Amino acid sequence: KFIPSKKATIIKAPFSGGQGKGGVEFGPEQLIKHGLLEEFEELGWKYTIADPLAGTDLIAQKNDPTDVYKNCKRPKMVSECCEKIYHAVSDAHAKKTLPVTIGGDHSIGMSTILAFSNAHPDGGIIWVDAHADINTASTTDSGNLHGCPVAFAMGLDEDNWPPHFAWLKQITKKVKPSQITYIGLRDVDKPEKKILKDLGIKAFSMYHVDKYGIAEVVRQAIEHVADGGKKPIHVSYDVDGIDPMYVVATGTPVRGGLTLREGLFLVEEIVNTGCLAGLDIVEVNPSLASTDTHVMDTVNTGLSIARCALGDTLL
Ligand code: 4U7
Ligand code: MN
Ligand code: MN
Ligand code: MN
Repeated sequence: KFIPSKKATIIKAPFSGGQGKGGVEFGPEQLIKHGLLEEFEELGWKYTIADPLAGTDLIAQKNDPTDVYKNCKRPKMVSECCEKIYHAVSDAHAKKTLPVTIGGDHSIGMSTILAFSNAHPDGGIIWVDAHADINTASTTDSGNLHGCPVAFAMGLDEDNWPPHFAWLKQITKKVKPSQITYIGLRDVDKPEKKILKDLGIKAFSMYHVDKYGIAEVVRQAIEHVADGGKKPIHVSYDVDGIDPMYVVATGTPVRGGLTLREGLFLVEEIVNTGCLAGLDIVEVNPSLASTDTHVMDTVNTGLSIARCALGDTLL
């Protein structure tokens, strides 16, 4: 409905500056190596590839010890790269293609959901994650900006932002708290809980998944952010939303997550509304598994999310 033809823009975001571990920058190449592009072809999608970080010296920037601001790590790197990704995703929306952004760590979510909500001001965002990623520049304890993208996209606590984020401050239309909901939460920091409560942000934790079942949770999520499937939906999918038994190779695994089928079913249901208008697949880190089988479990989970999002259904 919102993507008139099966056309996508695949945006490579081999970015790791939002957290300390190495390896998450290999996410895009691993997914492509193991068949991401073939999935698009098999399912009848046309695509172009955008590589907004090409030419950026990511290694030098990640290792720059001067890139800190108060507790925030690598604000300059995160800001510069996120600005490039913001423009690439905005271009994909302008061309009426489905932006599929492949991370990289989740800090890039600030760009993808801002670009989405500017292209679709009435749209809704479903953030699938073990974490709420809504720490502000002041509340983040780890200083890792992959724990902060939702707060930045909402403009929370702007006065305390590192000065590097001037471009983001200038974007007047920020993501509204009513526009987003979560599925899969189970590791939310204390200040994040307060923010969710104060702003009245609807969130479905693993408790809700267990209590109501994934089908009812997805139904309510779509009801809340997209009027039951009448408005465009962006899915920002952190693979750590799924249980580490299926997804070992990720930076911040938390036990007790979605089963593989719950994690895929929710994408299938969103796609069935015809409203999917943006997708991120992030936090695949092939360096964080000790065996090839574990790497492939995680990579295949990412590929399955993509396949479901592209409408691979037997119905
Ligand atoms: B991810 C954390 F403290 N909340 O801020 C933080 F638990 O993109 C984790 O969801 C953030 O993987 C996880 O560092 C970020 C921590
Ligand atoms: Mn997470
Ligand atoms: Mn700009
Ligand atoms: Mn995340």
